[in-house]
Amino acid sequence: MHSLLISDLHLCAQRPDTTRLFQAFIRHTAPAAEALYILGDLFEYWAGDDDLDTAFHLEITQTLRALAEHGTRIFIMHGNRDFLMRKELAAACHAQLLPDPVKLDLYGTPTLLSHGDALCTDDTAYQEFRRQVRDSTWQQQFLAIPLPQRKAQIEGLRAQSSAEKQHKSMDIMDVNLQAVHGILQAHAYPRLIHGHTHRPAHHVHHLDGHTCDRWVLGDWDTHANALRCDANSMRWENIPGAPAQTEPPLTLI
Ligand code: LP5
Ligand code: MN
Repeated sequence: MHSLLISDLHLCAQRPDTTRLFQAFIRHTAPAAEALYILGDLFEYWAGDDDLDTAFHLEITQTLRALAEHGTRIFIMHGNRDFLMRKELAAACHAQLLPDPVKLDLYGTPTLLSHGDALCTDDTAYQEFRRQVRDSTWQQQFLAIPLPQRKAQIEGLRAQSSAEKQHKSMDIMDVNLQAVHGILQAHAYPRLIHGHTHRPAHHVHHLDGHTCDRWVLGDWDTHANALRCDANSMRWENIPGAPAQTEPPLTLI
């Protein structure tokens, strides 16, 4: 019995190599797992559930649905790029949407799952933007705009985001240690698994007399990456067609 965790696939029709890796992973690796947790940014961006019927989106949802029908439960969390995913998308994948963060018992270990962007508190420009777009009134108004116009606005935002990222330091775009410690304290010192920063790693935090593991998932733009978790171990899962996973750096904090 084991579960798999992935994040930051950034799937889009323009990146067929990543889509192929995803298909291979879902067809050959994921069926052995009892659950698959997708911790945000499954898609490069998600403009709304009324965009479900493109050939590319149908290919992805059908792939996930086949996995669910085979018997692997699928859980999807919102990322900063696909927080507009709603119940129609979840239904099409036979998946369940998860809140961020969510705490669960993973084979006897209390485990907190999160996308990770909310922990990047030094990135004040992003956090201000995040507050605006996570507001439910803003989302209702945005989703009321015709789909092509929404996509055009998102393209503008993507250009602005990548221009701004050129001038942000790597430190600013990483999680803030106080924010990590805060969330660990607020949830009674669980294990934490998140993505977003694209810096796969295993950190061990010593905090208030507790020891908390923090696993960071990588993105699929460069190296496809998945964590395998069972009652006894946590390790990187090899993905067919992708370079073998090397052990991530272990950092004691
Ligand atoms: O994802 P990544 O790593 O490239 O960058 C993120 C942050 N950028 C984003 C933007 C997304 O990548 C773009 C796609 C999102 C689609 C969402 C759909 C619905 C919203 C549509 C709104 C028009 O999340 C980046 C972080 C980086 O992670 C590291 O943490 O730095 O943040 C930015 O670059 C954001 C800028 O700093 C601030 C941008 C302000 C733009 C304001 C435009 C107005 C939008 C309307 C809001 C009310
Ligand atoms: Mn992200």
